[in-house]
Amino acid sequence: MFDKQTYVNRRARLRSLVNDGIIIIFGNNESPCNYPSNGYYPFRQDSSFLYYFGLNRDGLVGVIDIDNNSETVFGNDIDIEDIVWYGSVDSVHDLAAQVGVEHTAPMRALKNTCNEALRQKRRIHFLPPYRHDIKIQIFDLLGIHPVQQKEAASMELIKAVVSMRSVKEQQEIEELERAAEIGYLMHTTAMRLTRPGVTEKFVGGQVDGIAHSYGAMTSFPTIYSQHGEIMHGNPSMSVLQAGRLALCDAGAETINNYCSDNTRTMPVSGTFTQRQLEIYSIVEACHDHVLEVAKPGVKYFDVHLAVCRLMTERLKELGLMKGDTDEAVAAGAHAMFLPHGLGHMMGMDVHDMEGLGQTNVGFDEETRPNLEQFGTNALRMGRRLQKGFVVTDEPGIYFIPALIDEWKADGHCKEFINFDLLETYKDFGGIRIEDDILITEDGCRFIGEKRIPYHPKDVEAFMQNNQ
Ligand SMILES: [Mn+2]
Repeated sequence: MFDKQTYVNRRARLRSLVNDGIIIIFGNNESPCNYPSNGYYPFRQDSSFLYYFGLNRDGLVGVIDIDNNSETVFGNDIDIEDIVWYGSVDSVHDLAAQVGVEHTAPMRALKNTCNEALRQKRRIHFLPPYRHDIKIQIFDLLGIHPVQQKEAASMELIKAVVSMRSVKEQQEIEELERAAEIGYLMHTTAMRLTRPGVTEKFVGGQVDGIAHSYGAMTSFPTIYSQHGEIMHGNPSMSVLQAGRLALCDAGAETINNYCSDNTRTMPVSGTFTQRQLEIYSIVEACHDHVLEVAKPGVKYFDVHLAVCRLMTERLKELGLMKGDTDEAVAAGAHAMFLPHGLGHMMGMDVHDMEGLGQTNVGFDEETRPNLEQFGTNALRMGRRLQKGFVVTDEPGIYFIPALIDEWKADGHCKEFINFDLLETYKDFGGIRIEDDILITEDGCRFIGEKRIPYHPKDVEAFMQNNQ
């Protein structure tokens, strides 16, 4: 948690950005895994609740009454039974005081507050809910059916929250640097353990353990797979084979729930083959190109397209693509190799604020998403960069057998893709390199003091010296 004044200031700013009415920010509840009292662990608070109310306890709701300039934390104090099982904790009143909130009330009183606001026809602002228990709570409090709640969520509140959470404060950047340190340990652990004969699951589990040992948890389910071409390939029981590549996409959350998100791709044998190096060097060049062009005022959509063009140029040199580069990118031909976007916002959520609607976070009136074209429709962040934004830089090249077969059968983009040569890459897998960048005054920089090795020579040297 940051100091009290941080939360006082953030709520004051939020009040100034939303015209009138009351704002309800729902905290999360414990979530059952396989029976009611066996929850997913550790408890994860809602990030917007954390941002404005800072309290990492389940069962709390924060209410900001804009018209009457008052703030209340609703929640139930624990009883002696809870103390027996979980130990003593602060009262809701003491918790609220820690973040500068004067009023508290038991959860049942929230119904009266809502009834009163509804009776007076005041505006009630809430964010789109994503957990089912919160949807039921909103149904109970406001009478809005769960299927209508996304629509009923306050666009004014969403825009205010996005505008604030997008620009990271200095203390948030320091937290992200801490997350990057844990991320470094996770990825170098994966590099140390990657070798023929061990299972993906073993490496993945060790990587997760690092996140849990030094922070709160992983920032998303770890991807570690010899099948890098499967975007969300979670570790399986398959045994690592010499000659293949292992792709590791993993990140940590600090104790204060700030994230890291990096990807490295390494040769299981410790040495890249010539064919792997050819593809790897393209991804590396694309990754590094972002560092040169990302800066305040530039649209991330344009950075994405610049990377797609560079990738197409280089794939043409290898003979995998052909034709005019601009036409190929306009047609979306590059998506055969890069079917996802260049990156996303990152902060307390690894896909920061994604629950508020990707279009609301990554796009604006000026920059609209392209929802039609395969590949381009997966870009999560397109709008102009500002100082203080944190985004990921994660180009990749993948050889997806089913996608190759489908495009080939349809003749899709056949003027830009050499399907005969592509056929010989079906056993390749995929390569992604990902780092997190902070937009600075006049450019950008990596987050994290130590670079996880990514130049091929550095990856090989690290693996040879640390196994
Ligand atoms: Mn990412």
